[in-house]
Amino acid sequence: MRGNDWTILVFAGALLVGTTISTPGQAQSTIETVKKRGHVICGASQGTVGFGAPDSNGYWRGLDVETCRAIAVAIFNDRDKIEFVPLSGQQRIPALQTGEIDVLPRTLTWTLRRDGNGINPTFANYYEYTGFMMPKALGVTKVDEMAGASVCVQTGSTTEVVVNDVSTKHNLGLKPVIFDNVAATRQAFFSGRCDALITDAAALASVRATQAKNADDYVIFPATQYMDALAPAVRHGDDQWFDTVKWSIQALLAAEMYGITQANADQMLTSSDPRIRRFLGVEPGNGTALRLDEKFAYNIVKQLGNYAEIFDRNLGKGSPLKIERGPNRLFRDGGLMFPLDFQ
Ligand SMILES: N[C@@H](CCC(=O)N[C@@H](CS)C(=O)NCC(=O)O)C(=O)O
Repeated sequence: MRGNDWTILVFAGALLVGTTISTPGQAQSTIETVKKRGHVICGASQGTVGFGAPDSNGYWRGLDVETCRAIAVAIFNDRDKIEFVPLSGQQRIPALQTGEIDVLPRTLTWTLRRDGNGINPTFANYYEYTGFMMPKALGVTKVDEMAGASVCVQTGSTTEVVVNDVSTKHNLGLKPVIFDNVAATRQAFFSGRCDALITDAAALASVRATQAKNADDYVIFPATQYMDALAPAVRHGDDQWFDTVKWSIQALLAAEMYGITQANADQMLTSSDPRIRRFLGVEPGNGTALRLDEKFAYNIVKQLGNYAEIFDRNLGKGSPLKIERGPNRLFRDGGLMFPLDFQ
């Protein structure tokens, strides 16, 4: 059998398994399961500071982590009614489909095949290019100088596809060296097993800042000109849960647009702006529509702040990473983040 035939068989098998095992989870709605259990189970990274990693006290922090905490707040009004399950690139989607986790916010690129094969991406909580990181000593600063380079890559990620695409497009003969977990991938790169490491550029910036002996020894450059939408996902077949996750993410963006912060949320309750009053649940209706507390959006901002505050403390100017907002600014400010109407 040729390699391609095996690939088709494995894909077909995965599809079958995906269909069979996701069915029992639909007997009870996810929100009922979550309420009965008393906490949300969130698929997490295996450790990328800024997106998802436990701090020195074991408390989970990061943009993806706080996105998930927003869902816990929407349901329980408690950002800590949550459990984080670290997952490798390959484990994460099956974990969602089998019901091991309720939601997957883990630097997950929204692609057609993932979407079609059993997950529902909600809204992007981060836009980013895939990038390469290389030691400066190799003197390479752009893709078309990478001919023959070996690239450490984690399986189960879109980056596996990107390495091959880039290699084909620029005729580079790149040599992927594949690992099944993030620690092994990074360790291999830093020990010189590969010339380059590939993943989302912001994750590379995080790895360089937190794991390189000397960050200045490494250069990061885009692998493609195509931007990815990284979107927390839920499994197919549960619209109420899909809506809960979507509007929890939207609450962070809309709060930023309305100028509502963790510090001023209480003061904003007296705003005369009907939009702000609906958002905060002063005027009822939104909570009823989603079968959540009328104050769910207020609670999210009160416990976590808005998207700008979360971005700044995890990735931006209030963090060691100092990543620019760039495409992750609100649409109003020239970015791609588009808050929807809370009515
Ligand atoms: N956005 C890409 C890549 C995201 C990703 O999972 N990256 C791998 C490394 S290539 C990873 O493990 N990231 C971080 C982590 O587990 O902490 C995707 O959805 O496939």
